[in-house]
Amino acid sequence: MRLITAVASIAAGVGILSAQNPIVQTKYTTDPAPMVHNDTLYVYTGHDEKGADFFWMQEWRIYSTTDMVNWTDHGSPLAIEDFSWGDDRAWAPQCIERNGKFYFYVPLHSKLSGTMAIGVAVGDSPTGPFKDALGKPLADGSWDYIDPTVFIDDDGQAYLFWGNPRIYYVKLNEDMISFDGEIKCVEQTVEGFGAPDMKNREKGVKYKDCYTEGPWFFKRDGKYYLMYAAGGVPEHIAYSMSDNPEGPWKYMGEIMPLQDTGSFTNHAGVVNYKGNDYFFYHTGKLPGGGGFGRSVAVEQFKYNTDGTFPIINATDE
Ligand code: FUB
Repeated sequence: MRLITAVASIAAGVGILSAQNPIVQTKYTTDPAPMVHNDTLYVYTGHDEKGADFFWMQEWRIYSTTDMVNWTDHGSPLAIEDFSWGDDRAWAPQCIERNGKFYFYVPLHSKLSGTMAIGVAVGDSPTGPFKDALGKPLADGSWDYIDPTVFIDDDGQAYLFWGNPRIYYVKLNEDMISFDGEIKCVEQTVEGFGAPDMKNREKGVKYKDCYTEGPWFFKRDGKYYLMYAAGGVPEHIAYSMSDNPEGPWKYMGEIMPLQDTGSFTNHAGVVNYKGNDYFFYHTGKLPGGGGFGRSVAVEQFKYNTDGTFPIINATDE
């Protein structure tokens, strides 16, 4: 992957960037969620503020590319103030298209519950403008409610997964903004996730892995994948697979092992674009960055022939 150097030109508020890891070198970006639409690859991100001492994040941002080298900065078409019921922590987003509308799922702090909540905004284009679709949270009332990941199965059934340190999921109706049934909790077992749910672990028993946060749910060649940040603090990326969207899951091991990237969190998303597979994640490698000043990076990779992931290491290329 070649990379970015600087802003080459700015037009109508849209910066054309060319880059290397980190892919955006003009801002701290986090929690990448790639989405392909009409031959363009979009990446939805969070935004760490310079000098922050926690994840006090205020807006989401969008970048796009058609060649994996030059990136266009679409600015911030969605921010905390777009949700009347939210007041802070614009955390890990994901956007998906259905029937010509774009649904932008986000976690944020809710004024209503005083905890984290999941919101959904809707727009007519991948870069917005976006508007709070409900005027209220889609799911509210738990510190566990962060990091939504959304997927539409071949039969049209949409699923939303989220959670830290529990994994919740719910079927979405075709409108993408209401639930088809109750919210369920995935049972975390050693077989399924490498360790039991953090809140249900026997004291003193050590596990190498455990689900922590940042799920990314998708399907490939008829198999379902749940990729996630694991291991508590610091985080690495691991995954589980299943023949069924609702499990049971089988723990498959690490994808991106723990590395000294300057960030104690990691958060990944994968996408196939123009015939190649890409793994997006974040590090703390941009100058002045760190655990609260993160930067989105990408690695091209190939699945193993049995559909499992290879080990993917962070690079600066
Ligand atoms: O960016 C804020 C939080 O840090 C995300 O919600 C987590 O996945 C972790 O990356």
